[in-house]
Amino acid sequence: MFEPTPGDKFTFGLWTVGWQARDPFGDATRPPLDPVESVHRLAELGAYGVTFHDDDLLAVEPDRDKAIAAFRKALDETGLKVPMATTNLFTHPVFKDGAFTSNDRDIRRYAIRKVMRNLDLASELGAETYVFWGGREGAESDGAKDVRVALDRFREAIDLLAEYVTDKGYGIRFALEPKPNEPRGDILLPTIGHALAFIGSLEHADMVGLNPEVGHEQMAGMNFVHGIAQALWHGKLFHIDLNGQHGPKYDQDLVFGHGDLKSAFFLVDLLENGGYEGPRHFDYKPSRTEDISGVWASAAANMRTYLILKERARAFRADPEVQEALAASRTDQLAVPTLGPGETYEHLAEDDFDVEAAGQRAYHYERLDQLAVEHILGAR
Ligand code: GLT
Ligand code: MN
Ligand code: MN
Repeated sequence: MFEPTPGDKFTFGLWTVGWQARDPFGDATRPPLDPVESVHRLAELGAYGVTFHDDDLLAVEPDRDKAIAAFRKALDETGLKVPMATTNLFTHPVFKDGAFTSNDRDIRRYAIRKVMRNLDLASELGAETYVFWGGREGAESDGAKDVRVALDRFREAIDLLAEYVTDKGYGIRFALEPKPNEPRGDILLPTIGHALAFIGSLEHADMVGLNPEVGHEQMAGMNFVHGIAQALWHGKLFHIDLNGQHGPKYDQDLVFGHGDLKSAFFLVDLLENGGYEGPRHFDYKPSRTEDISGVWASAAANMRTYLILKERARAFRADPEVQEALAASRTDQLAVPTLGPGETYEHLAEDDFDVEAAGQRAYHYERLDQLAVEHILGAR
């Protein structure tokens, strides 16, 4: 039980297990990890696929062609898939003021070229989703950029790249990843809501959706489960980054479930029952305290925790007492349209509604919440 298989569609970024644990105050605590080793180890652990930034492939082999050949060979040997890829537009000093929204036009042109080059590879490897995390698209000072103009440039880049993908016939969709801050003081498209509104302004809006990350929304004090529900409601949950976070502080990138566990439970419940069919992608950082054995233990922990929560969510939904509590909370009534068939707003005027009595009716959510906690704790 709780043994992951490729059918669970668990995927990992090469940059997650490969993170050398360099932070703003300290040097790397782990040596570089060969992507070939990551592919083999993740396959052994039961993962479905890996994802990568263009630069991740060069971790131990600086020759791009040789690095790609070795990566392909490992994929062939293990059967691991590459459902998503992305571009590193944040590490090199050239991107210190942004990539698509740098004030320097030559840098913006270079950034778009860098994406196009990796889109070619992503397509060859069979990727269906291409992620855009604009970590350097932002500012530390409100005088540094006219945000309206920066959004014009951001839109120009995404529109142009969508045209590139369409012209080339790549079956790839884009997924924007919001984050409120870090590394920039303030990042453009800081939350799911901002990004959804931006997508509505794009020329190829249909091929652009979201890749929300648990910790990024929680850094902004947002409810991730609500954000994912709204993304699903708009048909825009193209991909997801699962990890853990303890509220608004620096981006912790903890193992999935190792932050807000109750939120993780309701998230799994929503993903499993809400029609999301994409990969369950982990974007976490194995703690700086761990050696390589701890890296693989933490990778396995992400998948095991997801599967345990999936089982807990199933038990919660199947529990007759939970079903009774849901009914007592009148959750089913929300699905009934507010106007009946053939009614108009004029019918509302006729209602003889006892507002005082309705104000006294309770919803019994405390009981429901306790049942959820007991299921999470394995007490039911
Ligand atoms: C970086 C970031 C992540 C993004 C990755 C995709 S890179 O590690 O912290 O949240 O998903 O570019
Ligand atoms: Mn992420
Ligand atoms: Mn993060």
